[in-house]
Amino acid sequence: MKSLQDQDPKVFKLLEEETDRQNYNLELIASENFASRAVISAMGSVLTNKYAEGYPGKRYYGGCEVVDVVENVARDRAKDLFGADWVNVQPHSGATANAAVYLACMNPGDTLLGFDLSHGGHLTHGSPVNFSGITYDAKFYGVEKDTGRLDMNKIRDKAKQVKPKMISIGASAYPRDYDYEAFRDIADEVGALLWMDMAHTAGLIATGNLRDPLPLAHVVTTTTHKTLRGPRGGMILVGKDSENTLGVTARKSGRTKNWGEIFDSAVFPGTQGGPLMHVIAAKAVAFGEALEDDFKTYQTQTQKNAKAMANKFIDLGYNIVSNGTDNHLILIDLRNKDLNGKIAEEALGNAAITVNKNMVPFDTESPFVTSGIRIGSPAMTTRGLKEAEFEQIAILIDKVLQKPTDEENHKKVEQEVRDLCDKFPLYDFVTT
Ligand code: DSN
Repeated sequence: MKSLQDQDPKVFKLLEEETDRQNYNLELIASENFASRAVISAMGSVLTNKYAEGYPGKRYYGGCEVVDVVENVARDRAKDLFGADWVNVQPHSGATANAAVYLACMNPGDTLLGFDLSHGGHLTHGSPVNFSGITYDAKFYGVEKDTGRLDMNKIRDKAKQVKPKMISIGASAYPRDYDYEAFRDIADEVGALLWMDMAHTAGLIATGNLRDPLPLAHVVTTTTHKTLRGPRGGMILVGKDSENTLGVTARKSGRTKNWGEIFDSAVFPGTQGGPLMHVIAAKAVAFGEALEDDFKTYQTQTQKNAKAMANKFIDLGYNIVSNGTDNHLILIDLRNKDLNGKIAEEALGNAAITVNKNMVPFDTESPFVTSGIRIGSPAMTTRGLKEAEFEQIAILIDKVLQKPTDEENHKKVEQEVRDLCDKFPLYDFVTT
C-alpha cells in the first residue's frame, strides 16, 4: 500500500504545514494540548476499520474480540484514574457525552439550571442556540460582578426559585475551582440531579490538583483532549457514591436500571451508532500515560505556569477576571486597555501567538467581538515551558497588545516566539 505522502501529496503537504504551525506557534488556547506520539499512533491505526456497535461481550457485529479488550483496557484505566465505579468511553466528543446525560436524566421541557455561557459556561449547558436550550427549559446562574466568582448562596436561591430537574457545573472559561459539597447540598435540597462537566479540568482533577467532583456529582462528563492530553473525544463517569438515590428510571422504558446501564443505553443506541475504536484505543493509551507519576508533575506545572502568568499580567496592568486562577486558564478583560478580543486575537495571531477571543462576565460586546481573551497553559507546559517562560510570554503578549496594528512589531515578536519554540522542540514527524 502507498504511504500518505505518495497517495495524496496535497493532503500530506497540508499536514506538514499544520505540523509546522504547531511547532512554531505559542499555543495558548485553554482547551488544546499536544497528544503524544503514542496517542497519535493509536488514533491513526487499523482500528478505524472496525464496526463494534454495542459494548464488550455484547456487540452487534462479529470480529470484536480484539476491540472488546481495547475498550475494557480504556474503561479500567479510566476507572483507576478517577476512582470511578463505572465509565463509558464511547462518546465521540464532550457534546455527545452531554447529549447522553440529557437523554438519560431529563424529559423534553424539564428545567436545567446551568452556568451561563456568557459568564464562562458551555454551549451544551442550555444555550438557546444549542439542542440543550432548545429541548429543555434552561435557567442560569452566573458569577458576581465584583469578584468574578460564583456565590453559592445566590445559586441556592436560584435553584429554589426554578426547581430544576438537573443542575450542571462546569465551564469553558471559569478560572476558579468549584464547591461541589455546596452544589450537592443545593441539589439535594431541591431534589435535582447534579452533573459536573469537567472537560477543561479533568487532568487536574485526575491528579488531585483540583477538588474531586466524582463522590458528589450523580454523573460526570469530560472531553479527553484538553488537560487530559488524550485524543479528541468524550467520556461519562459515575463515582462510587453517586448511586442513583432519586429513583430515576430510564426515560423511555420506565424500567429501573442500574445507573451505569442507564448511561450506556443513552450513549448507544440513544445518541450514537458505532464507536470510534481507534479513538478508544488512543484514550486507553492516554489514560495509561495519565496513570504514570510524571503526569502529576505535568499538571502541577500547568497550574504553576498559569498562576505565574496571571501574576505577570496583573503586574503589567491587565484586568484578570477573578484576579487570578486556580486552574490552567486565565481570562483577561481588555476594556481597561481600550482593546477588544477580536483585535487582540488577530494581532497576537500575526505574531504567532494563538489565543481565542472570549466573552467576559457582563460583556458589552457581541460574541464575535468580545471584550476579552482566554489563555491556557496546558499545551505549552507539555512542551516543557516553566514559570520563567510563561512570564516571558506575558511580556511578549503585552508587547503586541501595546501596538496591535504595528506589523513591524508583530514580526519582531514572531522572531522571539520562534527562538523560544526552538528551545522546546515538539513534533519531529508528520504522520506516525
Ligand atoms: N470549545 C471548547 C473550549 O474551547 O473550551 C469547549 O467545547
